[in-house]
Amino acid sequence: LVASLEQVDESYIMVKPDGVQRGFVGEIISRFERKGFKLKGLKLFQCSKELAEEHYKELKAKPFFPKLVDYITSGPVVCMAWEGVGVVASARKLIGSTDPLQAEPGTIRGDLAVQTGRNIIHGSDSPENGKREIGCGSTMALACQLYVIHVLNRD
Ligand code: RTP
Ligand code: MG
Repeated sequence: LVASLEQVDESYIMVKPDGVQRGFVGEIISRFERKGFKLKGLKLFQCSKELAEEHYKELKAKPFFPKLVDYITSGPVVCMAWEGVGVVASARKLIGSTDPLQAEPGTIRGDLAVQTGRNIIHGSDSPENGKREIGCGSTMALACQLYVIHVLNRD
């Protein structure tokens, strides 16, 4: 009964350009696989300015927004759809705090980064945003065909 009440979530995980450039794609995938989550879609992708602005539109008013868009478009990103019970909240724990210097050792940002503006990885911040970022409403997921791959991988 408890198991049937458990919600299977989806998280949009994106290795940012510094994570790709520094060679952490395999390490990041391994951490999610070892935890026990299921990879449903994956694509190496050059994100356009327009898509980066759309993806982070909730942060449009922040002073760091132009820098953030430059950062995300500075090289290819690896877009992924991960599925599992509690994957959104768990992924945020695996990733660690936004500021890598505040992130606990053992987390991805805590182990591998030092700057907020170069923090290696994105993870959806709620199950609703996970669905929004991976689903057919997501321009990013459509543009990089992650949505198609994700849906084809449904079992
Ligand atoms: P993300 O969305 O990328 O997973 O990161 P997050 O939830 O931990 O943090 P969020 O507040 O959503 O911010 C998105 C990204 O913007 C950059 N940022 N720079 N003060 C700053 O310079 C600053 N604050 C945020 C980071 O790359 C952050 O991950
Ligand atoms: Mg965020």
